[in-house]
Amino acid sequence: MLEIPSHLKSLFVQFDLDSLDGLKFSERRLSDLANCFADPNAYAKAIADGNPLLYRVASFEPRNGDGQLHYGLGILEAGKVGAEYYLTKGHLHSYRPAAEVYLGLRGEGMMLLEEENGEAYALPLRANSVVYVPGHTAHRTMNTGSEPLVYIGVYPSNAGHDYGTIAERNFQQVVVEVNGAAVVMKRDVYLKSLEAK
Ligand code: S6P
Ligand code: ZN
Repeated sequence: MLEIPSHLKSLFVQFDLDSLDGLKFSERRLSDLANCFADPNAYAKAIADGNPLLYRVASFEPRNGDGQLHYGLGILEAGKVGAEYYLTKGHLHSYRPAAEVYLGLRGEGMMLLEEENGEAYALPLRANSVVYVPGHTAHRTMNTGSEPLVYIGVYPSNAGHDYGTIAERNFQQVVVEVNGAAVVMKRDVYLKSLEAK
């Protein structure tokens, strides 16, 4: 096998998706996502039941500066809070024009995208699929399957993460299980359906 010189080691990464123990992950548990899920009662119960790990991200920053790229390997566990599938916090990039490419490696999920002009839409993210997140667009990932959703996100090195702006208003849509299927609906419609219960 080709030996990689030590000064080039950051330019090549070999993943073994069945054994990721060597990677340095930052972890997000349910308590790190206060106010992200729509159903407050289901959220409180899931916290009381053990505050599960929702996802882990290993970030790779081989070079910094104009034109350079960073990327992250994300692993989002399968599960739900109430009817709502496990999700990532979601963010805009601090440098708003920065776009991002998501490459699905394993599992079955969706992405919610929300442009600054308010346009909101959902796209599937699964193995062998690519989602392009335009600049100026908030993005959140959901796992709608029964196995971990594994993906890589590639973004400009100067993108930065702005969690606060979208946290203030949350995403307009939710992805919930209805009769065994993943359904995208408006957050207020889902909240009304909870009140009716
Ligand atoms: C970074 C990229 C991903 C997310 C990851 C976790 O720009 O979009 O690597 O960081 O999906 O999501 P979040 O919203 O907690 O950063
Ligand atoms: Zn991003």
